[in-house]
Amino acid sequence: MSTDSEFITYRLEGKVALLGLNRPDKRNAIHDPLIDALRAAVLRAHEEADVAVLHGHGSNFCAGLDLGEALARATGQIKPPRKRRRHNWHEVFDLIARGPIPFVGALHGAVVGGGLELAMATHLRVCDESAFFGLPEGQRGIFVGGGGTVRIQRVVGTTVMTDMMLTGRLLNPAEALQEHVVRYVVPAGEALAKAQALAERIAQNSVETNWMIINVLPRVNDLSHDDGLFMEQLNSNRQRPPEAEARLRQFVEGKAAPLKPPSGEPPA
Ligand code: 1HE
Repeated sequence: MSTDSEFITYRLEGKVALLGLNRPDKRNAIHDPLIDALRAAVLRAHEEADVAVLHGHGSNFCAGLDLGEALARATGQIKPPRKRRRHNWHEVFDLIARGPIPFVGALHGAVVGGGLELAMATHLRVCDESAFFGLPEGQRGIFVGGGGTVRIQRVVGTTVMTDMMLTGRLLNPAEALQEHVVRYVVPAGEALAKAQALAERIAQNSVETNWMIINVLPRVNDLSHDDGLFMEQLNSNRQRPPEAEARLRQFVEGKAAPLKPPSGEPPA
């Protein structure tokens, strides 16, 4: 099933929802209407899908903040809201990062500024050979505002993020792999297909375990050693869902697919 809004395409293929940033003439730069459309698509995927893929239409994943809109805001042409509410980007990116289903990011071309912050809200990232990653906020006179200080810094570390921000250094796919920005690099044009294949694989897990992976791990990562072990214990003592029993029985009765040692090729 496929339904598109003006700035986001949405397609449901079996258990996998495909969400596409669709403002290619502006390199998928994020303005308010795009973020609103993204929020709606993410909430829809939460309801309908077990896994989602986030990708970009056109030659780039995302050029970050819409700098034209930012200028209009800075010059007062766009008035700030009368009431303060939670920062829109934080809210929507957190819906992705801490929602009920895993998101796989399919990245190509520019993945910069807020585009990198958005990509880092997904749980698993694939890029193709055309991708480059950067934080050019220093060159634009602004600062990260889409959760990057938390999410990017925790993945790449303070040293790498500081370098990217101070010097404007762009990472190529090999460097992005080294810094854990992505886990898979594929030839140009193949990121979406690879992300879809990974999403199909993830959709074979139990929904409950996927939820625990994406919700427990980042929270434990924020805790002390003791508190982390305590949370893990609380979680493993929860009553197991019926699907766990079925899957455990499958293994015990010799009906589960065996784990194969890695062939040297990345999976999926
Ligand atoms: C844009 C934007 C944008 C392109 N806001 N309009 N982000 C940046 O600093 C990145 C700015 N963009 C670029 O460096 C380049 O556009 C790209 C490397 C991404 C792509 O280059 P290219 O040659 O394919 O495209 P282009 O010719 O530069 O741009 C095509 C059009 O997209 C052009 O508009 P047009 O009307 O003249 O055709 C560009 O103006 C437009 N465009 N990027 C608005 N970002 C919450 S804090 C987050 C802070 C940040 O994200 S800072 C990083 C901002």
